[in-house]
Amino acid sequence: MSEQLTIALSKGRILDETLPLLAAAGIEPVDDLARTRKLVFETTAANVRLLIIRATDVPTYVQYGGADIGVAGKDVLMEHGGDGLYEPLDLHIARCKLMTAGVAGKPRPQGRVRVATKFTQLARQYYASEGQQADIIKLYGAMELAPLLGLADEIVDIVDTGNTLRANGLEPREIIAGISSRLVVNRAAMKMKHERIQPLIEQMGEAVRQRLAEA
Ligand code: PRT
Ligand code: MG
Repeated sequence: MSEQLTIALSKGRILDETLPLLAAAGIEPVDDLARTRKLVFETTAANVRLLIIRATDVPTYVQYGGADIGVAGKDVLMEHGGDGLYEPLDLHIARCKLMTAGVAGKPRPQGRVRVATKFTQLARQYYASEGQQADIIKLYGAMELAPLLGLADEIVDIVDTGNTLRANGLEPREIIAGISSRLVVNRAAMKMKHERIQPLIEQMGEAVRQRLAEA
């Protein structure tokens, strides 16, 4: 059983919070990830390597088999659509909420609402489900600026503490979805590499349960 297993992660909170769960499954990076510019890392487990890529690229890599397994936020997975992916495990890490927000004290307009977001699919679905006409404007970052500069009436963005919203004169409004990061597996790999992947899911699942029990 020596086929290569490739796991896609993104830098930052997902990497930081996933490494202990992988370690519980016997997988640890050989290099110090903070001190290299490499994007592919060998691990202490035979034939298991880690890829470090953009968070929004993780579902795409796993969907097309560039990676067998990945960890991505439910926000990113919902926006991607989930084609070609199994989602066997909620890791309960990087928790946050997908929310609407707008300028504090300035209610949403009655008619069409302009919405700036990087989650264009999710925003479209949400306002449609509310029966609210919406023009969606795609941004790639600093969504909080859009309402202040008159680009949009509302934004759809990730909120954790709400500090970023408040620091920019915005107020959180509706919760669209509660978010945590999920383990995703390529559908073909789940069948072809089942004997390697199934124990990994079980060991990581056990580490998640332990972590929740201690919290
Ligand atoms: O940063 P980059 O553009 O490369 O990609 P990314 O922002 O998608 O990646 P990253 O690592 O920032 O987030 C990865 C995943 O972590 C997201 O897809 C979410 O599922 C999850 N997550 C959890 C968060 C947050 N918490 C979070 N707070 N993602 C982003 N944020 C942002 C939030 O948008 C806000 O601007 O952090 C800021 C601080 O939040 P407050 O409310 O605590 O102020
Ligand atoms: Mg970020």
